[in-house]
Amino acid sequence: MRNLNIKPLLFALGLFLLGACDGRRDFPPLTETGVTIDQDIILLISGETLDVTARFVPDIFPAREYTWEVDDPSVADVITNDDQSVSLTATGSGETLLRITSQDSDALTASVRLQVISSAPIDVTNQATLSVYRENNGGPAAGEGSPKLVDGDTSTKYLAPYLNPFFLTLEFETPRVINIYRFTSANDAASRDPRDWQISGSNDGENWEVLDERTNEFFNERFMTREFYFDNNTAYTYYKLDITSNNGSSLFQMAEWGIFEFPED
Ligand SMILES: [Ca+2]
Repeated sequence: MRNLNIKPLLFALGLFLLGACDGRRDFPPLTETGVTIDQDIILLISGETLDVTARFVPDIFPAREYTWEVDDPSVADVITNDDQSVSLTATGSGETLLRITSQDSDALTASVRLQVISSAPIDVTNQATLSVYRENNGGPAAGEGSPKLVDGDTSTKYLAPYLNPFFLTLEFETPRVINIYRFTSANDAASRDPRDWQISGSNDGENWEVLDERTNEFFNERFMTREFYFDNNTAYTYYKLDITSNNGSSLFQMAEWGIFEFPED
């Protein structure tokens, strides 16, 4: 090996690279062949604004021009931006579709449901009674007992041993149509946060309809409130939260769980 003459090898490599350069072609400019919107439903309160960005396939800065529109123009104003995103301003109330379409190909289109409500959602948490499958080891009256989950104070928390199944239920005296819930992470130990969960509704406490399902959700800060909107037109007496996975701890904790109705239009 010590006497190996590498000069012929280098010469051959040089010839190969020259050949590769000769074979270079100029590719036509890349244009999108697909467009998607990575959201199921957008919720806005009348008067709010939001920028929505589509995702293009391949994932490039869009070469085509696009038009954004809403089916019901009384619900929101749309302005298409130079980068082909859209600036939405919610004006009325109701549900419609927001759509993006390429100006040179109707086949390149995507849409998302847009719900606009006339004013802020109404917190009805304190009209319901909470029950939990796993109580704090010190009982409900303990410093971190379950009532702390719905006391309206983000500085207090419910803490309990975590193992499956793990669920909590809010029961109303009369059925309510719930569309929004909020979770607030507690003061420490992100490993105790909820990560995967389901929200279900029932009118007899036995037969449940799954209304919303989330996986791999994270709370990046302590005392962080996150809001989740789900599609529901049915009034239920019971709303159940199943924590199907927490963030790895043998304990579960959360500072607040709030549930909300849409305002009457
Ligand atoms: Ca609390």
